[in-house]
Amino acid sequence: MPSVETDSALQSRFLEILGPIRDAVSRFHLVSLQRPLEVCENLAAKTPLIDVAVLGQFKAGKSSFLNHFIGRTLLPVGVIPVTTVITRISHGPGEGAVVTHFDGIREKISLERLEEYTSEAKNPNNDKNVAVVDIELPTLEEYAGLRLVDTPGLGSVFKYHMETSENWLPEVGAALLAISADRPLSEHDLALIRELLRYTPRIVLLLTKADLLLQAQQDEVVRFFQETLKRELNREFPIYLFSNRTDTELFQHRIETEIFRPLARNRDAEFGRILQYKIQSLARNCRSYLDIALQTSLRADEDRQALRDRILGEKANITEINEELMIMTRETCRHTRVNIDQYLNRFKKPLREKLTAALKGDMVAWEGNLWRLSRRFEEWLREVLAEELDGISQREHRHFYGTLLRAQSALDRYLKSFRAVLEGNIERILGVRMAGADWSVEVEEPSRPDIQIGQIFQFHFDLLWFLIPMALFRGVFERHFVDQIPHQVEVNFSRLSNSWEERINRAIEDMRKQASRYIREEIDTIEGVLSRTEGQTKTIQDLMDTINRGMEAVS
Ligand SMILES: Nc1nc2c(ncn2[C@@H]2O[C@H](COP(=O)(O)OP(=O)(O)O)[C@@H](O)[C@H]2O)c(=O)[nH]1
Ligand SMILES: [Mg+2]
Repeated sequence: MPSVETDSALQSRFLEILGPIRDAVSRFHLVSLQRPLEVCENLAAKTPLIDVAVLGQFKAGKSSFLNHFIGRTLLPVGVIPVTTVITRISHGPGEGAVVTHFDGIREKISLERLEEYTSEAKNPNNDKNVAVVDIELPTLEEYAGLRLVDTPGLGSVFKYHMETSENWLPEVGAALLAISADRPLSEHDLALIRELLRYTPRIVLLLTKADLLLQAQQDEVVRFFQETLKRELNREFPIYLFSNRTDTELFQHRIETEIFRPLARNRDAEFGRILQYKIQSLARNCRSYLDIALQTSLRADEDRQALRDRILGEKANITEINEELMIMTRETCRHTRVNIDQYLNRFKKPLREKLTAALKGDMVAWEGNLWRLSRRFEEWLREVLAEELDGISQREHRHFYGTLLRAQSALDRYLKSFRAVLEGNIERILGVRMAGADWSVEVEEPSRPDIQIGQIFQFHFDLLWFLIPMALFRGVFERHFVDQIPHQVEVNFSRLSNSWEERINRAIEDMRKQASRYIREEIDTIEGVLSRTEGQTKTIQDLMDTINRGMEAVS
């Protein structure tokens, strides 16, 4: 049992080191450290719950895993990306949930209403502006002190409403990175692990959907993951298998006894360890900026503007950078529609034929006058078309992502080269190596559009239905209905590509803003360091000394 005294002694040492870091961040305007600093300060001031976050790509099985873990289906699961908001689950006396909106307004709701806020179907594009949903369950007593966090797709965690909550990732306590066992480890999983390593020592890989592999394959995949991680990151991570289809209890038992229970039982010590890790990582980053500050301060006689230009280069004009990014993405966006249309073309003829055959079969049974017949036809077409197009959308949407992926890799390359130039210059001119931040642009998978079938009959001949002898004309109208099909198929395919185009281009736009923000923050940080250093050698040295002493005290 850690005594209260040791806890508070540790806490005061944490606060002690955060003081000079706060000082450095505001004095030298270290924008990129602001958010991590804020998180550390919050965590050091009180000891809230340990956030155990389940992260990973869309459809990796994160929500399914958590549902199983809590023994209830509270989180939305689906073949399309469904979780749009961060949902946190913890132990509490009463069953219920609190929805926090971006404007700070909080709303208590019953668990039955959860879906209205957390599912993409009922809260598309997070139109309800939900920042976070907190669920309280009396059944989680064993894990009191932990808070399970279900996150939207990987991308959304990074860019998750940047404007408001900036970046949620620094808050991670322990991380379970879910990766579908039937997929190889992706560049983005690696990027996420690198990013996570800035904030927590507690990272576990969760290989989900183990049922998709045979026993022998499972072992092989685990070995492959271990080797890749060792090679790429020079570290080892615990790896656990999971499936909600086969051997679920077995998998779950291991995860519970080896991860969750030890975490919950040693909560206080774990909390301290995680916070210490966060603070050390923050301090290291802060020191490397102070290093730059010190070097520039020592060159007080050199013209600062010239130094700035040499380090940031002409690349550092944020207006120009934004223009470049804009041109890059605008070009890509223009091709989105063409791509989708081209791909969808192949489905049109088979669909026309299928609908025509189906209509001829179904129509025979329809009865009534022309008015009823027309309504019946509209209903039929709406239903059948919606189902067919929805199916195509669901099965094929990945093929629409060409431009999305192209934009992502272009922005990624742009960021990396910007960063490389900057780091190279700093090392060459000041002889300082920067603690590398790992930048990468994350793509948020667009949600699937709803299929809506517009007005089918645009003419008014059916108004005279009571004058038309059906026995005579039924054949004419049936032919007329059949003739509608090609046009309706055309119009609705076009509508479908249109809504996918909109979504994909919006996602590209989001990525562009993300890239722009990374660069702007870094330029601001470096500029802050460069412009505020004159005659500050003593102050900087003192700050570095204090931070160094603080780091020793908390290690
Ligand atoms: N075969 C298999 N499919 C799974 C498993 N877990 C989840 N899925 C499916 O994977 C899809 C995505 O699951 P979901 O939990 O929503 O993933 P999330 O986006 O990471 O939260 C759904 O269609 C699930 O039915 C599993 O253990 N085995
Ligand atoms: Mg989910």
